Amino acid sequence: MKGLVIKNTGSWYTVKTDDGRTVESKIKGNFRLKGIRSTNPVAVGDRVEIAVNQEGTAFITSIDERRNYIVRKSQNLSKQSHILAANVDQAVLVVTVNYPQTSTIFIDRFLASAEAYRVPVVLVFNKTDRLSPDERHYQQAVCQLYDTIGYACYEISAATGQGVDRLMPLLKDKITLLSGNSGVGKSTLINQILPHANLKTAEISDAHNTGMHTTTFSEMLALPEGGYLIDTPGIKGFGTFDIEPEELTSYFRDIFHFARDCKFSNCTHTHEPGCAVRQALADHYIAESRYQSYLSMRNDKEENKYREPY
Ligand SMILES: Nc1nc2c(ncn2[C@@H]2O[C@H](COP(=O)(O)OP(=O)(O)O)[C@@H](O)[C@H]2O)c(=O)[nH]1
Ligand SMILES: [Mg+2]
Ligand SMILES: [Zn+2]
Repeated sequence: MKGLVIKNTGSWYTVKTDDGRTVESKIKGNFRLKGIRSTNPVAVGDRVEIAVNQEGTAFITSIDERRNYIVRKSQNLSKQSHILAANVDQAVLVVTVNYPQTSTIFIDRFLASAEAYRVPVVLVFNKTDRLSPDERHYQQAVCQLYDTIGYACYEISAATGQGVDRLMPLLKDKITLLSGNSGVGKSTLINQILPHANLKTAEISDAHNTGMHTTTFSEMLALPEGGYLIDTPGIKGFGTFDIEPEELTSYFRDIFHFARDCKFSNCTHTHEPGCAVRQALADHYIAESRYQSYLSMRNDKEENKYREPY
C-alpha cells in the first residue's frame, strides 16, 4: 500500500494512505539514500510503501525517489543533515518590510536556492496593516521589482485577514513550504487559514524553539480544500551550500537574462570587459539590490572554497 508521510515524531511516521486511512508507521530495515547522511531517512512529504501489520500499525518498506528535499545541517560536528521535508511543490516566502525588516539579500538568497531546486516561490508581504505611507511605498516598489523578475507578490495582513483569501487558490492540492524569518507572521497566517491549527505565535518564537530542541519534528497541515502546508522554523533556503559559483548566474533570472550577451561565456559579471550584466546594471535593467545579492552569494562560495581542507 502506498501513502504520503504527513508527520514525523521521532521514530514514528504518520502515513496517509492513498485510500484515505491514517497509519502510524515505523521504518523497517536500513534506508540509505544516495549520498545523504541524514539523521532521519524518511521525511514529511515522502511517498512511501507500507506493509500494515495485525495491530494496525505499519512498516515503511520503501521510499519513492524525491523530486526535492529541504535539509538543515545539524549544529554538531557529525556533518549529518536533517531532512525537514521532501517533494515540496512550492514555497511561500513570508516577508515584512518592517517589524521585522526582511532584507532583500535574504529574499534573493532564498529565491536563488529555490531556483536551484526548481521550487516555485510566491512572495507574501505581511503586516501591511502596520505600514506607514513611506513603508507602503517602499513595499510597492519591492513588489514591483519581484513581479517584473517573475515572482508573484501578495500584500496581506495575517492579523486582520486582509488579502489572505487570494492565497487560497494557490495552495489548493499542493504541498507548500511556508518560510520566512522569525516574527514575520507565519504562525499567524496559518491560524488565519486553519483556525483549528491553533499554532503558538510570538511568545514562543521560532528562534526560541530552535535553541531548545535539537530534533525538529515536522508536520504537514492538511488544508480543507486539499493540499498541505509545512511550517518549518528557521529555513533560510534550499541547501544553498550546494550551489557552485558557475551555476549562480542561472539562479538569478534577471541577471541570467543578460548574461548570454556577455563577451566571455564564463563571465563572473564582476570585472570582465564586455559584461552585459554590468551594462544592464548601469542602464537600470537590473536592480542594484539584486546585483549586490548575487555578489554576496558569490563571495560566500569563494570563501568556502578556501576553507575546504582539500
Ligand atoms: N500588525 C500585525 N501583526 C502581525 C501580523 N501577523 C503577525 N503579527 C504579529 O507578529 C508577531 C509574530 O507573529 P508569528 O505568527 O508568531 O510569526 P512567525 O515567527 O513567523 O510564526 C505576533 O505578535 C503576531 O501577532 C500582521 O499582519 N499585522
Ligand atoms: Mg511561528
Ligand atoms: Zn558578465
